[in-house]
Amino acid sequence: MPDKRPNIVFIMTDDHAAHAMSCYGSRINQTPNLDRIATGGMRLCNCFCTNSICAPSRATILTGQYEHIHGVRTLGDDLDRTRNNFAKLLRASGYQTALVGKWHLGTKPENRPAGFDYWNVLPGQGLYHDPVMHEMDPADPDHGIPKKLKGYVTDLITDISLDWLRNRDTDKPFCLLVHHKAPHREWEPDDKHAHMYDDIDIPEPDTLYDDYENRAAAAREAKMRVGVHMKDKDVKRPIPRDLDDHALRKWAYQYYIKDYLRVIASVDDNVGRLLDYLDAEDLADDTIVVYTSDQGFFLGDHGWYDKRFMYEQSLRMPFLIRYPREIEAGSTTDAMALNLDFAQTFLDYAGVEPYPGMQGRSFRPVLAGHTPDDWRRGMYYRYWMHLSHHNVYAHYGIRTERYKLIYYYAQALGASGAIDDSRPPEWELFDLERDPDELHSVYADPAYADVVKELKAEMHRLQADCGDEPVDEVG
Ligand SMILES: [Ca+2]
Repeated sequence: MPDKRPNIVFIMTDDHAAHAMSCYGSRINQTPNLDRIATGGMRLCNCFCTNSICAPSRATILTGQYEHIHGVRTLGDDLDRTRNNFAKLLRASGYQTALVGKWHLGTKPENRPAGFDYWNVLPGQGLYHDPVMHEMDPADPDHGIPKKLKGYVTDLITDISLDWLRNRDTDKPFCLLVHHKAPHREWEPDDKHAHMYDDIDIPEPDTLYDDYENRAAAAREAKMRVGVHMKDKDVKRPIPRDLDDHALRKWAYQYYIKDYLRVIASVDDNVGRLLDYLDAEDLADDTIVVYTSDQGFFLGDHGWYDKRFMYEQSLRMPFLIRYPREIEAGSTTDAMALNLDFAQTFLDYAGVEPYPGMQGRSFRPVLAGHTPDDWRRGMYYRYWMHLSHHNVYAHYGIRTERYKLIYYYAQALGASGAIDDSRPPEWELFDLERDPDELHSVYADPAYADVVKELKAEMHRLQADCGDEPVDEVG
């Protein structure tokens, strides 16, 4: 008897913020094919990552564990391939599994993809044009054979994914992970979209000229300002360094955001190709299709590009899911889902028990329109890299439905433990109902004293629950 469990097509891009998708109300672009997933299924309004950078979020998605458990806290950590992950469990239960595209969890033999019948991945970040990809050696599935390909990376990843689908064993359900490099910096469009937006100005975000007042020093000290901290290749032309901060942000924003959106336009086309294939093969009803990104991104918000901060645009992940047999078309939910939950959700659909140590929770009931009464009301976040990339401070915090409390603990990971004297620890509290743009911390406002107390208690509970601990809290 053929195994009739649902197929899974998991499409994940790199740094695609929800506010650059028309189904999320984008003011700056249209994504008709991504919108097809949203109109055919559910759009999650509050999906968040536990650490807003590539490798840690990817490891969390695969393992269903927090960063301090799976060990990939920073960009310098690789994933131990002997660790369990949802692909291994699906495969062991009878699924055919494949991974195509960005891996970014290590290139050494002990960090290669594991849990896949087939894998074909970019080494490290990979290239947009004519990339090298490492294809699993059928004679030695733990080993990849480097091959130089001709073409544009988003097209190629889709081509390889479609080839794998065409050649699969139709008696078994499949789980295909399509991991695009796009739209990661430095945003190199293909020829087809190179001149999109040439004759128009893209609307600027409301906070492009943020002055970083009324917040912790971390915001002011971060080196991720559009134009100001960019390299020439980010805007594909020499940056006029004689312009002041304000003028430079204005000048660079248009070049930056247009390339970002051009790269996304190719993603959208290619997602359309995959959806067309599922339609043509009559697979759409039996296939769970997910579109997400490993975290969000600042699209000029707060004057920034990049991510890392626990602020909304970076914390939020787009998450669309279509599965006509269980999920109502055109639905949305405000329930809070995390990258930590993806693994258990897929296992739930496949009828496979999660392994002990997974820390998420299946949101399959939420997707079916029945959010459990005891569903989470807050989430714990931690960014571990103190003053490395973009000079961002390490921090942890809690986000609830209304509030966000952040602690910049001013200590480097693995350092002596001494507090960085030039940067004392600082707290921020945002009332997201009154200040959705997070421009004014009310941490020191006596009117919020009780809120602070409650949030700290809840944060410590979540922190202990997932096996992490506070760092010398003061203030
Ligand atoms: Ca990323």
